[in-house]
Amino acid sequence: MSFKRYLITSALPYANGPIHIGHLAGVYVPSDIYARYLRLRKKDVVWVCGSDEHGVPITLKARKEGITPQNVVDKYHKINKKSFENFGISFDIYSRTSNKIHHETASDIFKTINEKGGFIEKITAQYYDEKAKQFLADRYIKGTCPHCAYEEAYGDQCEKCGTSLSSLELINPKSAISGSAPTLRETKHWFLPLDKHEPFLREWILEQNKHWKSNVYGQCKSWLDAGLQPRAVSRDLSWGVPVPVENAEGKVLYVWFDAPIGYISATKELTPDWEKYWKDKETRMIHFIGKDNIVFHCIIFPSILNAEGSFILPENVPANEFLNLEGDKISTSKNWAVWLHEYLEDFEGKQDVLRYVLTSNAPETKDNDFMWKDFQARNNNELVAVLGNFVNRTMVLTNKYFGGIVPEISATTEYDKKTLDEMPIIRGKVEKSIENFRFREALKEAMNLARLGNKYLADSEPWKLFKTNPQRVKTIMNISLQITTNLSLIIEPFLPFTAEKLRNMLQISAIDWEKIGLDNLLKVGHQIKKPELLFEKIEDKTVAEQVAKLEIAKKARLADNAKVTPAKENICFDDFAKLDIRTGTILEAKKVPKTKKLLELKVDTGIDTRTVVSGIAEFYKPAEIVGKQVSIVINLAPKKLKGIESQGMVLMAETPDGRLEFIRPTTKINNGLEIK
Ligand code: B3M
Ligand code: ZN
Repeated sequence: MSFKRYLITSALPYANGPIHIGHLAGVYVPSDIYARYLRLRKKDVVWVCGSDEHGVPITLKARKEGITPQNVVDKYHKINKKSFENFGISFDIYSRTSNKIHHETASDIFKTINEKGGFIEKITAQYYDEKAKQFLADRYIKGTCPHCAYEEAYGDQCEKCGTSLSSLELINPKSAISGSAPTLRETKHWFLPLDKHEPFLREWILEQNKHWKSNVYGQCKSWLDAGLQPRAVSRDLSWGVPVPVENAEGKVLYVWFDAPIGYISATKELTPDWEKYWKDKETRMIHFIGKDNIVFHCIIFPSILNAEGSFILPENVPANEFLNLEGDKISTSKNWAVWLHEYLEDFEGKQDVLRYVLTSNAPETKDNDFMWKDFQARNNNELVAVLGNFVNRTMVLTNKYFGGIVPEISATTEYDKKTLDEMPIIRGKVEKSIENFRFREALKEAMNLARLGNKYLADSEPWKLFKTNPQRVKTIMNISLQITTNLSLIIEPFLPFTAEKLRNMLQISAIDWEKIGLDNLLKVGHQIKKPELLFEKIEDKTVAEQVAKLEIAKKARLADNAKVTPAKENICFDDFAKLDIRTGTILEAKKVPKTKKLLELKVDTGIDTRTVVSGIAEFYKPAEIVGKQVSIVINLAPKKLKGIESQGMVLMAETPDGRLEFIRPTTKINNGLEIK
């Protein structure tokens, strides 16, 4: 560790909904462990976060609830700030991007880049909702992803395949406000020419940042290999930081332009010394984020900083994968989540249990699942049976035999020495893992100290020796107490509430990290308290209730899905007659490479043989559909999907659970018959 100071940033959550376990596991618990660890090591560290209060997610929510965007962000900023505090997420500041200081900072950076000629101004066509009378930026527009055929992709990103999009790429675009098909209107915007920054990014990421996690490095590499394009950094919206130049009424900065600058504004708000954290090369800046934010933190924000010219770049971006819940993707809109405020109602005082489970099972290298059964098992078999049990036995026996006074150590055995020697080794392993952002491994190592203590007590059996050899028991208890004291320290980054409780029972104050491993942290003659239980067993009934709660959410969702969608507007017969639908037979089928959903079909339409790209690969294997008859629309204008021209559409019915079923003749008939 050869840096002078640390600047830690954690993704600014949108203030449009409450925080759930996915947020905690992916970003905030890992960064909290890291920050606490550095503070314990007496490093100069600043950790900033705050609410992301701009962007379409906020205005969409406001529209849905019939309140103003300001109302939305005020409400969720408060709730989320409180949730973080409740879980011991120890930011140095939790700011917000609607603050004046942030508006000023973002404007200044924009102006500096603008004055340096760092933007291109372009008039482009943008989607416009005639009914709502507004331009449709980013999430205001939805449509089919041109890369994976996901039908709910947004104008800025497809959440299914993670690709970053521009709204003009969407197939069948629809307004998220009125649902209607948008029109195109011309409008002026400022573009950041990412292509100009590409050589710098290539050198910086691909050459200098080979130490980044492979998921992060890999995503960046594929972005760079695909070639970067200029990217608009302004939007036609009324909510956001106004574009700070003349004649830019009705235009604000793109949320992904201003949000990362929120890290800078928060630091400014925190300390007048902010520049040393942002402008001195000896600062190690680390961005903690989820995988959907990689491109913004590794490509776009660094290009902004590079264009501005006076800021440092992140030394690492340890992005995590996603946490699923009981086998399904966590989803706010589907109410498939464990919300922090609800967890606290049901598991009062058990914040560390959740922190423990989320860290043990963190989605560091792949997506992982949160299962309530696993939550229970880790609590009962690890926190209660290993950590809690060791601490409790040590404290109970010390109270019982010696009135809670730390006894002296006399002759030590080889085994005693071996046990004590393990402590600094464990510390070294925990340090190495934390410094490499491997927090689940670090926690496992820290728990090995409790395992060591448990084994030591079980092997030494003081309860059998007390009558015959009380002197030996004194040594055993002294050593067990030293291990307990070390534990109170080593678990601090992971389980801060438990660490504090334990120190209180031991009647000691916080100790420096550097002391971990010492065998005389608790002095002979020191009085400890009577123990309280650190953890309690979680019963089957309790987790069953949580699972039942989720089942209710799922049932509600399925019931919702089962509702048939409302009828569309009437059309005249002539409109229908324009469709040319025929019977056909699938002659060949194969997967479209690098897609999950697409099959490339050759269909005999009776008239000709055509290529059709169809989004059915998740439900049908190529071999099982070859030879089958289908209904096919043959007069849709051809469309390119993944570089393949699709010359028709096979008709499918969508079931409530999202499966696609073929609509086809019930007996074998000729191809090319008209369906009418
Ligand atoms: N608010 C996106 C998100 O919550 C965004 C992060 C901003 S970090 C500067 O996924
Ligand atoms: Zn996609």
